[in-house]
Amino acid sequence: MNTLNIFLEVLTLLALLSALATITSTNPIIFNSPIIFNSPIIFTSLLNYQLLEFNFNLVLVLFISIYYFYYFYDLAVVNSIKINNVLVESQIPTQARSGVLKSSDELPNETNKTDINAKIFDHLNINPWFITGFTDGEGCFYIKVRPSINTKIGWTVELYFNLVAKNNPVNLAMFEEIKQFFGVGRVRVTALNYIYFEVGSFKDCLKIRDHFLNYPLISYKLVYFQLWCKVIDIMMAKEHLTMNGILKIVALKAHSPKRLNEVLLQLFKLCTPISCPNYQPNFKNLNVHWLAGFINADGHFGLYIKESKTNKLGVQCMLRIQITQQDRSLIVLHEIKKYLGMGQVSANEVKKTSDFTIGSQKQINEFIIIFKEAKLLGAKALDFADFCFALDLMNQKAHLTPKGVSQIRKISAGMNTGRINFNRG
Ligand SMILES: [Ca+2]
Repeated sequence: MNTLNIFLEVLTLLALLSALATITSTNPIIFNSPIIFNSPIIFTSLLNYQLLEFNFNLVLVLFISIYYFYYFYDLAVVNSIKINNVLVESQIPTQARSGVLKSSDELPNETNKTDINAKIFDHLNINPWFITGFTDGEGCFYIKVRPSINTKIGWTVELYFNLVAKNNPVNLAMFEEIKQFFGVGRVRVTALNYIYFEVGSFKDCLKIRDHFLNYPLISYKLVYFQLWCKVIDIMMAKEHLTMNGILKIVALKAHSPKRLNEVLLQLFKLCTPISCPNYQPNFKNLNVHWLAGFINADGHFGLYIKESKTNKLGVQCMLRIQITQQDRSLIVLHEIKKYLGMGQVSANEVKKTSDFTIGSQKQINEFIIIFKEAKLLGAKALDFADFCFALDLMNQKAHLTPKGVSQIRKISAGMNTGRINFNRG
């Protein structure tokens, strides 16, 4: 609510109060005497009096009261419907939904059944492995060490966990759902048009740790999680209240992706280095729900129309599923290839990244069958639905006709970065 709104609200409230005061002073009987409610005669005469005299103040009070009733009623309704409106399931075209996007049978660890919001999200049944897969792609375990005047030793330690996504209504709904899943944290929109799901309090971070102990990470993020857990242990033992503990934490933080800033680098000179945990993922944990989360974060469903001299129409439609990783998680891409029994892993020398790609229509069809138990969320689910719709057209050879090509062109333009429609039903 902006300043102008607040100003108008206060003004309206003042008008309501002054009108009320005027009525009570001119017609004290209405408000003071309980008799009127028991006496039909007086009540009727009062009504006549009001009708004849046309008490302006009474009308004003009624009007403002109705306004306020609707204002608060509206707020309550909008809040619940808003979440409902952006439920991903309801937005996926039925054609793509059938057989492709089924919700999983597994229930999340815990949901607060008494919570109204939980009821809204109940049927979505987010899979715990999805959360781990998403975190492997776009999660962050952050260790913050900063100078503080509030502690005896002059330093304070904070732990954070966050997930990031582009800001749009469906991704917002996805993060609200993840928030429900954990039962902690908050969803925040940044000025740069990203949204964060973030957990900051120490107590809540313990809940996050529990999840990732039960459903372990697979990418190199596992190492950052282990460093983060070591800091949790230090804090549990209250060692972070001593300088020795702070130095240990700084030595651990030195291995994190953001490493140390100038201030901490000075402090780090006093540290005894601690070796980084070895990256030892258990690839047996790789499953379709994890893959869905991972693709949701770092995957891409591409639909391209390229000029082609060999094709009669002069254009060729192509589909591609792609997952991009930094080189330290390259092994994960090879494991995904092994798990799916298809695809290619290739290096992007310029970006220092690697890609896992499935490019053949036949293999994409096979992928869809393997993937049918999994469920995507947010904007990625809409992109996947479009992707499946185009695949369906191509399976029916529609892309060999001008009408089909223009249909596919339209789908392609409206997905991924070109997406402006988040509300299809
Ligand atoms: Ca990533």
